[in-house]
Amino acid sequence: NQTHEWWKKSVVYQIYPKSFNDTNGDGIGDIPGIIEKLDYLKELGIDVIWLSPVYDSPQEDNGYDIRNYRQVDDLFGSMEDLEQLLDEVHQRGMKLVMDLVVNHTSDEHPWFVESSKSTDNPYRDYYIWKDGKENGDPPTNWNSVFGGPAWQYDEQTGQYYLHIFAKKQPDLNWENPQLRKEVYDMMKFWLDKGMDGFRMDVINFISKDPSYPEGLDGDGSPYFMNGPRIHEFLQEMNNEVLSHYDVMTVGEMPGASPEDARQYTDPENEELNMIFTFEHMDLDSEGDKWNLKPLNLIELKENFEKWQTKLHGTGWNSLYWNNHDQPRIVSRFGNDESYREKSAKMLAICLHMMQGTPYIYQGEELGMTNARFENLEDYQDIELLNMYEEKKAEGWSHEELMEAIYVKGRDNARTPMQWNSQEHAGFTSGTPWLQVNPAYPEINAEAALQDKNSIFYFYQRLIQLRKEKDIITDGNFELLMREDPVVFAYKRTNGNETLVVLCNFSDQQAGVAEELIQTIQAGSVVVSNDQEQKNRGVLEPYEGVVYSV
Ligand code: TEU
Repeated sequence: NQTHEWWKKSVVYQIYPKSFNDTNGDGIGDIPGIIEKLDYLKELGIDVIWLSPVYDSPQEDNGYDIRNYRQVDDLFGSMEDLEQLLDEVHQRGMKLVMDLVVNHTSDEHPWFVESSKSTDNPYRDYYIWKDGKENGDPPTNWNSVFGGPAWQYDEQTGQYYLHIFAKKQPDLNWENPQLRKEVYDMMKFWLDKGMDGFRMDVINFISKDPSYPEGLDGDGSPYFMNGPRIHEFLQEMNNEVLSHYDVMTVGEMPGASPEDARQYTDPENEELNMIFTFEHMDLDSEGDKWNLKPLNLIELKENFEKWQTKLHGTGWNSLYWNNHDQPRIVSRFGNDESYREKSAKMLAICLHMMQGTPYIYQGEELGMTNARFENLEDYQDIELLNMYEEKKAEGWSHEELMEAIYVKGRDNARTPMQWNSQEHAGFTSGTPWLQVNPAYPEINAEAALQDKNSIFYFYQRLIQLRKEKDIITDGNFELLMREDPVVFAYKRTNGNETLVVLCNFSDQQAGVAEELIQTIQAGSVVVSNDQEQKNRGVLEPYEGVVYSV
């Protein structure tokens, strides 16, 4: 079944439904809104859509807290709408991948409602319940990702339950074979409808160390990331479900190393097709993500080098700059002021010429930027709001906190999609659930489609190139100009074909290494964000160029 490996040649586009396109005026994007924009996505040239959760949910974490895995949330539409979406996606020759959130559910899921009723309820063991310590403290000192302890005390039954994320997101107990079977049945329910695969939320968190050790400074992650039975569980899932369908899978895996990734994605192991690494997203902070530090480009280059070379020939990479949890890349590693278009295109080249399956997050193809809202009240994200309270209590100033939010807050990615220059960027006729980025009169899809030099058409070209040139999918990777602090340069080689990729991450001119100049003089430009007739020994600010040599 995995012999086609069509996902190796695919480009994926992520839709965050709440912020994509609203058709009923409630200020929240919906499934009919996605259907309306399928021709836009087809024009971009993508192959696969990954849809963030649209399941029934109290929306504590925008749908990553599921109440009913087999129902569509009214906010987004109906099951008929979703089936129509699937149908229309397929009619256009694209595929649709669902989000699978099975490390935890909502506390409003009937399993958890039952589980909380008594210690001998048949569903008790679907979740992770433990007695407190002798002094009444939680079972371990683990902190939750969204702040506060990872254990919540339940008065009624006198035990604690584990929640690695919000209190309203209790962790499922994967040690329980009955629970696992329920998950597999639910996956089949969606695949039998014709869905083309899953993006699996924090899937490397599902196996916990059964001895529940204390964490260093409250960090329990060594005991729940890549845990003792993770490979067994994924192999079972593959064997029970995935291997019976022609689908793609990508596991979201914070804390997975390239060595872990090889195991997860080596086809011989029959687990997943690829994973999302977090390593390149963690380089501009230290400790937690809110402790900002400037990006050291050499670290970024060496990180990509590591992933590109270690997975080559064994596993498979996913390639991404953006998703619904990350700030906008043009504001992060590019320059969203004087060089917005230029640097957005450079970043696109840098990523899309590597080996792996590229993911484009909605609005990335327009060069959408981070938002800076004036008041904390303008923000919605649970992670950011909890962080504010927690760090305020630790003594951070309001100004420092707002700055951290401007740089790293997840709502940067979640402002509504900018379709045109009309009110609310054409996203809704009502009041958007999260404000539109005020940049929309300039940055929007309508304007991009009218400008043949737009970022949109640049992405379209890069996607086409991947279809035309097998070297992009198959070639090996070699880092060039390793010590250069501003130029990210690499070579792809496949048989006697070679591509040289040069990206200037600075707003100054930068020199190309002597030993490369001759080679590229003799080569031809495959794609570039600068004029083609120029001095090839010098890179202009934020220039990105690919030579075939
Ligand atoms: O994210 C997993 C995760 O580890 C995030 O907490 C991430 O580290 C953080 O958002 C970075 O700021 C997944 C989903 O992508 C995220 O939206 C959910 O909130 C989370 O799982 C819980 O389901």
